[in-house]
Amino acid sequence: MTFLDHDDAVVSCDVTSGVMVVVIANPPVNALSHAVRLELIDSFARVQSEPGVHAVVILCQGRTFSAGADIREFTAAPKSPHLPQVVDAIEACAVPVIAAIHGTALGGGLELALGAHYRIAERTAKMGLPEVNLGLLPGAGGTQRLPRLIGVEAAAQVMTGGDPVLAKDAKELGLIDLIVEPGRLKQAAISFAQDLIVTGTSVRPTREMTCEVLEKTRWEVLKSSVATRAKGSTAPLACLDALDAAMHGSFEAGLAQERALFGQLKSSDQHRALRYAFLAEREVGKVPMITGVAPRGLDQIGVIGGGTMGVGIAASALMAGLGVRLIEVSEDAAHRAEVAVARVLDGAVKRWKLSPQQLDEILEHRFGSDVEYAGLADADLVIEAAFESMDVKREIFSQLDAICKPGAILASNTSYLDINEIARTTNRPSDVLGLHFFSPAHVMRLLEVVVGDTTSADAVATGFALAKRMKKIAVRAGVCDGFIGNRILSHYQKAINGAVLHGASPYDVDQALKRFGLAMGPFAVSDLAGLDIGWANRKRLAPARDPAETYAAFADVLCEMGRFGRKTGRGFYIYEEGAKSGCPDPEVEEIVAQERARKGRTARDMSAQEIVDRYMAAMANEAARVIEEGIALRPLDVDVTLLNGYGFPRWRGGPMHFADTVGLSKILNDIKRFQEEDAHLWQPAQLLERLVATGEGFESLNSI
Ligand code: T1G
Repeated sequence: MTFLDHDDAVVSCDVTSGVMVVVIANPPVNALSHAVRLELIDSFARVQSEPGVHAVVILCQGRTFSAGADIREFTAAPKSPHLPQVVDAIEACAVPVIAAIHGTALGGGLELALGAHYRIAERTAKMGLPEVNLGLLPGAGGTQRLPRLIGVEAAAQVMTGGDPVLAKDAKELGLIDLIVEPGRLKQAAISFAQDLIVTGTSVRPTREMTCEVLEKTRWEVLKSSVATRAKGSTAPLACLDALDAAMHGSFEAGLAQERALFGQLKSSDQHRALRYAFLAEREVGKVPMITGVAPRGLDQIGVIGGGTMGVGIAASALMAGLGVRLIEVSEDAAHRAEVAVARVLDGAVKRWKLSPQQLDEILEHRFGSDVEYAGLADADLVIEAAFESMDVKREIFSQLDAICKPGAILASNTSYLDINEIARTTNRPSDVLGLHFFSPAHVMRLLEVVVGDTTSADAVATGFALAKRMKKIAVRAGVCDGFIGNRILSHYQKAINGAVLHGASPYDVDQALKRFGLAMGPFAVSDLAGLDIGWANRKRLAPARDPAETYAAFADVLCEMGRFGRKTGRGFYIYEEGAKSGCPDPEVEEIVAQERARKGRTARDMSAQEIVDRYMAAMANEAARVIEEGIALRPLDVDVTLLNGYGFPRWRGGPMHFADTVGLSKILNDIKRFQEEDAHLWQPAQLLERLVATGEGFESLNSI
């Protein structure tokens, strides 16, 4: 018997041999929309009235159990029935309810399962409460039910870390009762239900379980570790407040505390920023040029160059299931690259991202290195990751053009060189594009897909398809020096160098920006990357430098002294043997003072706020130029780039979202304030002036 089967039903119910099977069908991820919540309440109301129903199974259709509340509903006023009511109705059911999990049960999806009395999952399933990634905390009873099932410390880890738990770990924690092989979930759930009926096993409401009270010292240790990891985001700390209520009060009081905390977070800037970032990362792949365009086949790829980038790219492609042939200049170099790739893959095995069997399969059948290009004749796509020199790239691309099959895509991993010039060295300019990975390429999610004047739509679509295979986020970029991210970086670096010339030390700048939310200050990042890289770039650009530019040369002075950063033990900071971070160096302060004197500058105190204002104004201003020139399609493309490639604090949403939050008129006023001391550096972008004049924000440009 099936009911609720009206045309656009998102929940169906079937009763067979005493078990009602409730199936949620709301593609693509069974989000718990208003319609789903309504029909779930109806289904469970029916259980009470339907004779012969002695147990209930909840399943989801499609690729995954519910991924939680419908994020797209968050901007509208919440509509009853609210998710906590649905979960309570499930838990209050008079007969046992079994949640049958496959794919990823996340957020409200897992909370729905926590309302059930029993939970079973496929071996490959994952489950978690990632609400902190949206600046929220679980708001449908998860903060009260989870610790009752798995203990406070484990619950804190799940809630504040935001990472999903594998089914085998969930079983060990007591979060689920049974693991089944993929493909047998529905049958297993029904027989689990029938066993409960036969054995007369009754309901098991989680709310009736007791929550442990953590010993004070362990609670303090837990709180300080969460606060350290939170780095300025508020939701993880709110999770602890809810857990505190779970330990020291009734279930109902705990629910009330959870609801209060959820309401506070839901109206916070951090939630707005994190929700925006989540949706922007899914919108960024919607590029008009490739809408409806089929990507070319991708099975075998070539990588030219076995340096850090080439190794990371090769490892990432291998983990994505592709075949890889890596080309180096000598047998020795090829062997070293093979060893390096194997080491990266070993790390993936240690982190459970790859099984030992998969590693063996890769090394035996899908990966090889060579010194001859001939082995690339059948490659579908080749990524050049060689030395950043146009002469070297021209030579490589003309060889690839001669060797690779028609239709093979030839990509460069260059960070800033002209893709159009590289394309012109081949007879297949429409097959040439940039695929700019970020180091380490097997870790960083960002991939700038750089589209040349002659790049074909299906070549671009293939670049996006490669990113998806590699679980990366592709952003379409136009051709200019530095594309999106590095172009904006080089501009804000000038702004903070200017701050140093005016009196801030490099250490003041790093400290102020770390407090703003960056994981590392820009001068520490330069030391990590190697000061010689920026130095080479500045020398490359020197001939074209505008004489009106106030050029801060203190980084060049350090390079001339051989101080290239961590790799030489000294850069802006001094790095003692084995030290995790560097120490400020009075000698650097002296070098900066000499540079100020050469530029006729008198140092003045500069507040942390002014440092942040300069950093953000420069970033927003150059980003506005990048958008008006079409290098980035939308402001959200800039935000996704800076969030996923440059460590911009995610809970601020990205520079464009942040600029909208503080107001573009503030940004423009700051630029005009700084213009008085350096008119060349601080010239307002026309787009910024136009938006301020019309009272609009960058957000107004995000729909294309
Ligand atoms: N609501 C609405 N749409 C969602 C969604 C959600 N929760 N999750 C994904 N989508 C859309 C997404 O926008 C995209 O749409 C499509 O599904 C495929 O997503 C009360 C308040 C599940 C691991 O944080 O982590 O519950 O672009 O490209 O890579 O306590 O989506 O195709 O139009 O990411 O296979 C908590 C968020 C919500 C989970 C699948 N839940 N989602 O990854 O596909 S808050 C989450 C994900 C909550 C309660 C609280 C991933 C995924 P489009 P995708 P994927």
